[in-house]
Amino acid sequence: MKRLLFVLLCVFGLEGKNYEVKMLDIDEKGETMVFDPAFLHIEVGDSVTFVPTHKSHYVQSKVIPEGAKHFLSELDEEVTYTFDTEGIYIYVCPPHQMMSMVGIIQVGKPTNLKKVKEAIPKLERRAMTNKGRLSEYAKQIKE
Ligand SMILES: [Cu+2]
Repeated sequence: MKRLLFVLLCVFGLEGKNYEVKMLDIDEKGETMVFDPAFLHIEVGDSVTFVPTHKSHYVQSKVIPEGAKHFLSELDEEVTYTFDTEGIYIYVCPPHQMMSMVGIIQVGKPTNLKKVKEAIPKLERRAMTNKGRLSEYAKQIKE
């Protein structure tokens, strides 16, 4: 009986929501080398699954909140990360970082907003195409 209760709690109560981010060569709006959605606001305990809808993409975290763990996935592999530390995460697709294949995940409150604001111009400077994308995404951060 105890075990059943535990299972039910896991299924209905304790698990966070799961969100999906597609890794795309081109999206419906014609944006190239892009995550969809590129900005997500989730809660602590929620998870994000990166889906290799198109080939030759993966994800690597660049800016994370203090106490969080960096992530790095395998090429063309679907991967799910659970976010247990509040704050803002900026990640890139390493082979397409110069084409601004970047994304932001806000988990709860933006605890590391100052660091993020400092990092954005530095990350943006390396972009050859789709310049300014990261700044656009960052406008969706909620304080
Ligand atoms: Cu890519």
